[in-house]
Amino acid sequence: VETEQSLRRAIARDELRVHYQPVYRLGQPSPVGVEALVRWERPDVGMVPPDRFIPLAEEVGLIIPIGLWVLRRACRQVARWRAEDPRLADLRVSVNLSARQFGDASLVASIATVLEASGLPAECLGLEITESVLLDDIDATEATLRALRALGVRLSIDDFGTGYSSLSYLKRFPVDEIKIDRSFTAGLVTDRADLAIVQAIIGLANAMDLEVVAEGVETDEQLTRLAELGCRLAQGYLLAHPTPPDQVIALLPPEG
Ligand code: G
Ligand code: G
Ligand code: MN
Ligand code: NA
Repeated sequence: VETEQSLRRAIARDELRVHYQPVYRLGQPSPVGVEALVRWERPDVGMVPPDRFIPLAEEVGLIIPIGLWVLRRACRQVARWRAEDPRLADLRVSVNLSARQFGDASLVASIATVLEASGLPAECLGLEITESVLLDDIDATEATLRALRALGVRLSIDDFGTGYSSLSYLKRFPVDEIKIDRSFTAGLVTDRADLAIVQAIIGLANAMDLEVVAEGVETDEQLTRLAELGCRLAQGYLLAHPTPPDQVIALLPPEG
């Protein structure tokens, strides 16, 4: 089982990995972005998914060093892809932030340092936060979001619609993007309620000039429906799985 001790050892032994799931603009063959997703490669056990250790890391505070490591890794990797492959010249990266990271007083300074060290332009980094993080302490949240925005990074609301959604924070907070939770995408073609929710989120995002990404796209029917509804960005197993960095180039269309 995963314990604080085993997680500390994993960090010391360099067993964490970052995989990248491409995000596509519908109709374009090369991804416009990638989402960084941490994994733990345990010897003898194999890949441990983040659900099995991120909550523990949050609880014991290890999410701060782990999150910083993921951020540094991801920025460095994406800066390299942008420089080395013409198909990825405009690539962006999104990194997930948990509540504890978001509340960390050194977050903004750390991100500024990582951006500078990696050479990645700030507008190419997106931070994904969930709705529950936003509701924690509204004034502190707003101050942090504005400081991050001042750096030039992009802000996304992840798993939109599944938390304690309050539409008022779309108005109050400087958000750039909404990610439609994959549970809604899953029912898009078969469930009238899911269709209505997805339609409403896309309509809201487009009317407010926010970008909107559909997550968890697994079928052609879902993708077609999303395009008809005016969604322009998508990620999911239909398009590409989370992928180790050395296999990302193989997902791209032929060069030229
Ligand atoms: O990668 P997977 O597909 O299994 O992700 C499961 C959950 O773990 C998702 O909610 C995702 O946001 C979260 N997660 C993945 N990578 C990171 C990370 O680097 N930091 C944080 N805080 N959460 C992550
Ligand atoms: O909470 P967050 O959106 O960050 O979670 C991303 C998670 O979703 C990762 O665990 C990733 O592996 C998973 N994921 C990505 N695409 C799909 C998909 O098409 N179907 C399913 N079921 N999960 C997906
Ligand atoms: Mn995410
Ligand atoms: Na999500």
